[in-house]
Order: sequence, then C-alpha cells, then structure tokens
Amino acid sequence: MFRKILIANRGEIAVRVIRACRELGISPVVVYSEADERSLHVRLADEAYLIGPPPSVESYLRGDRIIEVALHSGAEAIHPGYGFLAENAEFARAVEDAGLVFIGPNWRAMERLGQKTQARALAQAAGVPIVPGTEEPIGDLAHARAVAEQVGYPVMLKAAAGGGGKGMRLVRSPEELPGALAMAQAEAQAAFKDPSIYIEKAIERPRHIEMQILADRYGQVVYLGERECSLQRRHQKVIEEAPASWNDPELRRRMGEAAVRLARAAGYTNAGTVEFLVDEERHFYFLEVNARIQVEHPVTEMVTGVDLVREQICLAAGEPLRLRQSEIQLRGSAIECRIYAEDPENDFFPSAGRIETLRLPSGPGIRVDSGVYAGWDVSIHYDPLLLKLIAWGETRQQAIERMRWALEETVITGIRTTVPLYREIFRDPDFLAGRIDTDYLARFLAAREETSRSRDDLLSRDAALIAAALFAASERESREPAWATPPSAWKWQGRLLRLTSRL
Ligand code: MV4
Repeated sequence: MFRKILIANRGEIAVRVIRACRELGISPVVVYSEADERSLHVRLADEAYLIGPPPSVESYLRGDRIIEVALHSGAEAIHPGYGFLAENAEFARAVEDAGLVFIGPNWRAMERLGQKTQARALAQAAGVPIVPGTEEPIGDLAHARAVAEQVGYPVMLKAAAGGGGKGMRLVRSPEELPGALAMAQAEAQAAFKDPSIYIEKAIERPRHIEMQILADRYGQVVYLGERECSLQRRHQKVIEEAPASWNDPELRRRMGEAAVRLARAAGYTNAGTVEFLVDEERHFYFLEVNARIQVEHPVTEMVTGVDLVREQICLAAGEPLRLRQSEIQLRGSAIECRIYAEDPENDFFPSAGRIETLRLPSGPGIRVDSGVYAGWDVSIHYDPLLLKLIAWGETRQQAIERMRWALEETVITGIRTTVPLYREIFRDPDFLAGRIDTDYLARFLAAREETSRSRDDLLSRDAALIAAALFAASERESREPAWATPPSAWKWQGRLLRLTSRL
C-alpha cells in the first residue's frame, strides 16, 4: 500500500480523499492555489504546496507542476478527484511516465472511451445497446441528412470529443438540420478543439441512470447498482438517488451486466460509471463512460456499504477486488442534495463571499460531505459546490423524510445557497412520488415562477413568517406563566421552522 498520496483537487472531494487516506494509514499531501490558502483541504492535509494563482489553468490544471510536487514530496500516487485533470488521459500517462501511480483508470482505457464515437462502437461490439445513430463522425450535410432520415426525427447532434451535454443540439425537423449542424460544429471546435459531430436518435423524456463499476487489473469487474441522476439544471446535477425508484432487480441486472461487458471490452480498471438513458418503455441505451469518481458517489456507498474512494486507492495499489458480485447487496435508499453557492431566486447566479454561519444537520442516516467552514470565503474561481447532504433510509420514503428535516436543520448565512429551493422540491408531490425525468427541474422552476408571480410570493411569505412568530408567541403566553424560563433563541427558531415549513 502507498505511504503518501498527493490529492490534485480542492473542496469537498479533496476532503473526502483525505478521509480515505486516514483510514488506510496513508499520509495525504495536497496542492492549492492562492485563492485556497485558508481552505479546508489545506488545513486537514499533512502537507500542502502552493502551485499557482487562482485561475485553474494556472493551478489545479497544471499537471506538470502537480507531478513535480508529488515527486518532491515523496508521494507515490496522485488522486485527481473529479473535474480538473481527472479524465485527462495525457495527464494520467504523464503521471505513469514520472514513475507515479494515477488513482483512476489506466490511460489506454481512458483514451478508448474518451472519444464518444469510439466508445459507441466498443459498446456495440460488446453487445451493449446504444442509441440508434452513427458510430463514425458525420462527413457533411448530405451524410447528416441521410442518417437523420434513416433513424428518424427528432435527432441529437453530439460532439464526438465531448461529453456532459456540451455541443449537443436537438434537431426536430430536416429544415433545422443545416443551421444546427453548423452551430454544433462551431461549439465542438470551441470547447474541444475538434469539430467532429455524430448523430443519435433523440430519446424523448429520458431518465438518466448511471451504473457504478469497480474493476481490478486482473480482469475482475463488479457493478454496484445505479444512481438516478435526472434532476439536473443545464447539465448540472442537483439531486441524485440510489437506487432509482422505478427500477427493478431484473432491469438492474441487465444494465449492470452490460456495464461490466463494456468495462471488460475497454480493458477498464479502477472505479467508473457507465451512463445510460432509459426511455418510457424501459429500454436502456449506453451514453458514455465517466472515467472518474463522481460527485454523487456517496449514495452508492450508503446503499452498498462499500467505500468507493478506499476501493479506488486499493485497486490503484494493485490489490485484487475482494468484493464478489454476489456479495453486493443494495439495502434501503439514499438521496443526495448538492448544496451550491448559487442564488435560485436570481437564475442561479454564483454567490461569493464569507460564510457567516454554518449549522450542519446530523442524526440517524445523515451524512455531510463538506469542503467549507464558517468564516471561510467562497471564491468565484471554482465550481460553486459547497457541500453535499446525503440521507439514507430503509425506504425512499424514510430517506426523503430524513432529508426534509436535514434541510430544515441546515443554516448557511452570509451567502445565497440552493437550500431553500431543495426544501420546496422535497414538498413537491411529483418529486415525492418519484415522477422525475430530465425535464422535471425545468418544469418545477417554471411552475414556481408562475405561482410566485401570481400571488406576490415574497410579500406573502414575509407576512406568513410574521404571523407565525406572533402565533407562536401568543401560544407560549397562553401556556406558560411569565416567570417560566424563556425558550432559547434556537428553540424559537426550531418552532418557527416547524410552523413555516407547513406554509
Ligand atoms: C441524449 C438525450 C436524448 N437523446 N441523447 C445530456 C448529457 C449527455 N451526457 C447526454 N445528454 C442527453 N443525451 C439522446 N440520444 C438527452 C440528453 C439530455 C439529458 C441527459 C441526462 C440528464 C439530463 C439531460 C438533459 C437534457 C438532455
């Protein structure tokens, strides 16, 4: 096992990797930018090295500097977290060339799966269903027309080098095709320096599922069930759960075995995620492979009891998988809310500044993965994810119940966050019933906008709060004599929360 690991990331995921290191008796080393001098990962690590100014291209994306620091510190391996250099095959290769271990997939598998058309061809050869379309980038407009005609409109144009929805375009009719193709090519060129586009039939109102896999270097691959990730806003996930409420053991097994076949075909190693779309008839289609640990990995950890980051480190150290497929059992249900420093009342505008108060929930089945603390300044330079609340329950219903109260308990002041929005989502009948697909959040936000306009929501909410406070005070007066010890401020806040959460 490694004695020292360098973590090439920041925020909650760097903290998460530090915890896995502690459990394994490994000394964690971190790197940081000038904007992160006071950050939590720097405080929790054994050693921390300043690598550059705040912009990521000059710090967390400087693979050369990071490798230099790893060698200098005597680390034997680099954990990239997610984002930044995590899926950069060139970086993974440079790590290996420097005599270090990249804690992630081998770079050859990353290359095979990084090009979407190549990944589709690989999936098809492995007997994994793919969305009808091209396995080659399209040549010209005539070719695009022919393919679109063949698979049938609506179609999706996607960047061959892309992923995560960048450079993606929905085309509803032949008239839209020429313009959409030109736009998609320009976007792909700008984002990935590669204008190649391929075509897929568009799946309407799909659900977005991802299968977690683990693979060792000796050909053993297991799947750990799915995460339902349909709740997204502009391709940014907000709430995820495991398992998908609408899934069943048979479909889970078929998707899991498909994911394992693809991993084997690609010579994949370490932890990974295979993304699928599931249509209204419950057909599933391979989309892409995420060759990294994902933000939402805790929901899988909560229902399987497997520490995925620890497994990543053990697998990278060359250990064989000790887990057998038959030993992986799903228990209960888990939900994650990503708490962002964004203002849901202002089109999710990033909210920078000092966190004044931070009161985090706890209790049975509650987990918090946080990268922040009270008194810390949220910077504009990076992803606005502050922390993740995760709730586990024997049933989805119990997990939801626990999350509702965890959200009520959470107090973050000084900046705007997405907590108030989540409190509303956790009261929405459609969400509670599991009626979610990739359009859910846009629908919810539009409906919310509508009601807030029609009843002048802000004013009525303030009025409701004042009414609740008066009501609570008069209740107390009527029940308690004046000489009774007055309840503390926290107690009052709790009472008000219970009252106002019903409004
Ligand atoms: C699709 C699709 C419909 N049909 N492909 C978006 C992210 C990227 N990984 C794939 N995405 C989609 N691909 C076909 N053929 C719809 C989406 C999509 C989506 C997928 C998952 C979660 C949210 C989404 C929001 C819009 C579109």
